[in-house]
Amino acid sequence: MMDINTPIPIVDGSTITRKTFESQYLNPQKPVVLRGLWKQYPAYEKWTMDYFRQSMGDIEVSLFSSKQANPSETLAVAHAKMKFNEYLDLIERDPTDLRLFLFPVFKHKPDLLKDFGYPNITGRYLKIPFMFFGPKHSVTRMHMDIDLSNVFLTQFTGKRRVVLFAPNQSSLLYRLPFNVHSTVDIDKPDFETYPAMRYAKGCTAVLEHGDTLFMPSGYWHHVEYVEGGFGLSVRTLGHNLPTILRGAYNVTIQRKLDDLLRWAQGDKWFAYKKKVANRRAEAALKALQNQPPTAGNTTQTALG
Ligand SMILES: O=C(O)CCC(=O)C(=O)O
Repeated sequence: MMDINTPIPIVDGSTITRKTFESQYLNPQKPVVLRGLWKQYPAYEKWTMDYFRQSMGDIEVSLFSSKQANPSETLAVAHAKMKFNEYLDLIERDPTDLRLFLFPVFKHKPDLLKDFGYPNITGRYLKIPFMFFGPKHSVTRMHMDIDLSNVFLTQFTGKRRVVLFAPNQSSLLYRLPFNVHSTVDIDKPDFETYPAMRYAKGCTAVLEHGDTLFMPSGYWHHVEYVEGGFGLSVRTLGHNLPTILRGAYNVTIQRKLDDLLRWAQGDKWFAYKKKVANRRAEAALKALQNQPPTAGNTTQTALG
């Protein structure tokens, strides 16, 4: 049966050394919650909803609705616009599904960059931080990050539940080809349509103020805002050359090709991608079913 309840380990991020982080988590590409990693920076205390309301409440923000989003596309076109402070009020007060994704907050207020640094637990940072704001119950559907970088996701206000799956689970999650999305919903699993999903194995963490989740390259993530709030993500280069090259290919050629074929073929292109995803899932399922029971019960051997 699909298992997503394995807890992601939590360690003290305020004392972890670079050697430990790299040898135990980064190099073997294992997720971990680094609790308190950002205690060393002013942002840890300073960044609250009120702080953002007061310092940049006037700017206009473009919002995305998860309900209106087309599952065949990466989010590109905004569904609503409003003043930032109105949006912050809204996510604290009312149910809404409007989300602020990949928000380049530092373009609007470069001073915020003085509030934090890049933790010395590793190097090779891509210094392009993004912020994410969301209301209670909003969900970021399952995807992996297109550039295949390692991601460090830090939570400020509110709580975010993050479910992760390793890249070797892609076929069981019906990964769409030419893309980094999946159409499965792990919170309302439809095992009739997606039988291979039964065998997927993931892990979960609920991030609270001051937690930084390390998500290794290519990890699938499904994010739910258990409470309205916000977080910031920074990234480091993928862990080896093939991953870095694959990430570069994804953001350039593959994305353009996908856009072009969607434009040229419309629904037919999406139908084709779903067919390929199904075929790969069936093959993965067959491989699992043919595995002798004594060969261990992980899906990884059959799919790695
Ligand atoms: O918080 C979110 O909505 C999504 C975060 C995410 O997907 C990411 O950092 O890649």
